[in-house]
Amino acid sequence: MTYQTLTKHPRMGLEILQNCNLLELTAGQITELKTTLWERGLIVIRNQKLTASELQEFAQKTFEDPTLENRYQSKPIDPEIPLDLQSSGVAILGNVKGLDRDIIDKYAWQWHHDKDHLPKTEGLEMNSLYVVMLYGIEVPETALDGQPHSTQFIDTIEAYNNLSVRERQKLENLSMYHLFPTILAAENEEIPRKLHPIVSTHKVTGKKGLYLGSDTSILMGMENKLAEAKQFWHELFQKILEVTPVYSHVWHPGDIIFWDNSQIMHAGVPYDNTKYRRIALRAGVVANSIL
Ligand SMILES: O=C(O)CCC(=O)C(=O)O
Ligand SMILES: [Fe+2]
Repeated sequence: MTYQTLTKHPRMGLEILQNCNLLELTAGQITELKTTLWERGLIVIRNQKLTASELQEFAQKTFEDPTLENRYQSKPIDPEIPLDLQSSGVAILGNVKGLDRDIIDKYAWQWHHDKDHLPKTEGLEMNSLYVVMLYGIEVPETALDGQPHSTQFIDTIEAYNNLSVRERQKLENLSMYHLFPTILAAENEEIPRKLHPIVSTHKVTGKKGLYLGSDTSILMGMENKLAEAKQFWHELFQKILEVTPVYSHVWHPGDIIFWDNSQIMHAGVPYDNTKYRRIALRAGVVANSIL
């Protein structure tokens, strides 16, 4: 897929709360953080130093998600993984010794909205305010292509606005079934599907954007034609990439990025894991508290 990347984007990637300590924010600063996140889709706070349990507590307190802790099963403690990187509700991304992340990395390197296992959760729509906080602790020097190590993001509200009126009208009445990545499912596990309109309305700002899931999402009507459904998805996504610049977040140790999956899609970028070490912590929450 060819596309234009920007390291500065008019909407995503704004650095906020310079020189703050995330654990000592005032109520006003927390409101500023959330308001900016809903308006921009993706914000950055730099130079942080947190343990996994501090990140978990911050995420839970800020977004008031009581289910966070249950979302990941706590794994047996691996002696190779330092204790301060471990907490329930926080995943470790990267190539830390003792961690088997291969499958997840392969999924993460494709374009997607994160929802973890959300389609399983009753009452939650695909455009629920699912916020992911990704905290870079050790950052590889380069990606496989020699560029700086980054994660790529696309703004689906901008994408919707950049389509022609005719293209928007065509999408207006279409819906897709979403399922959590089959690659993450246990053998013989039944994967539930959740139907959601492609043109999706943001729960806070009311703006229209596109909700595409990932390339395993199935256009309604193509349930028995999965190859066609995949082709439909890729053609639509290619069109979006042609009209919408991608924001490339170049990582520095200490960066925490927050993105709102109801308006932003992303893709990780592979790096040489025999040459560089990557450690990032990740917490995903459904925001019950908007301000
Ligand atoms: O590896 C990355 O930079 C992106 C990971 C990802 O997709 C996620 O944390 O949800
Ligand atoms: Fe992801």
